[in-house]
Amino acid sequence: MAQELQGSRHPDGTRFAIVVARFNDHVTSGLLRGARSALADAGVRDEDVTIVHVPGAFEIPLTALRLAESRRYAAVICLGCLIKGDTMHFEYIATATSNGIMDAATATGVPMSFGVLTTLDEDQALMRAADGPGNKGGEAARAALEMATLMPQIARGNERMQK
Ligand code: DLZ
Repeated sequence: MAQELQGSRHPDGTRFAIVVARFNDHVTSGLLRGARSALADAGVRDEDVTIVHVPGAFEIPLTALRLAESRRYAAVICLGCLIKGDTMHFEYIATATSNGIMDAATATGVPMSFGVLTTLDEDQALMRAADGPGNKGGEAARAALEMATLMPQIARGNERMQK
């Protein structure tokens, strides 16, 4: 019989870190609210959440890497907002940020969720940061919860196979 694994979104006593970019704060503050609310809904205590503010999305990957290396957190939730402008800045920062977050997660084995909006205009961004079920910060937090509970299951499976 096949063995199926999936995360539960109901972690016990695990700590989470949120890295949130200050650039486009009127949007990222909504993402942060959504993420905190999703963690609270899952029973994560406020004192088990560390929120780190960084200048912009470009600063998220290094910060997330350092938090993961501390081994204090079951997952890192990354929040930011990139709005396309008239120059190539958007493309460079979006690529660096998404690759950097993925690299940090795979290098440390600590799950990181991608709550960085990459939108064509401000309206699209505001819509995705509004309170409610469509809030992308909440979505990123729920992904982090699921991965945080899935990783230990896989680790336990690996241990069993080695015995
Ligand atoms: C410079 C810049 C620009 C043009 N646009 C954004 C953006 O839309 N979203 C964002 O989070 N950050 C932006 N930044 C700032 C960079 O992420 C970074 O903070 C600076 O280049 C300093 O390293």
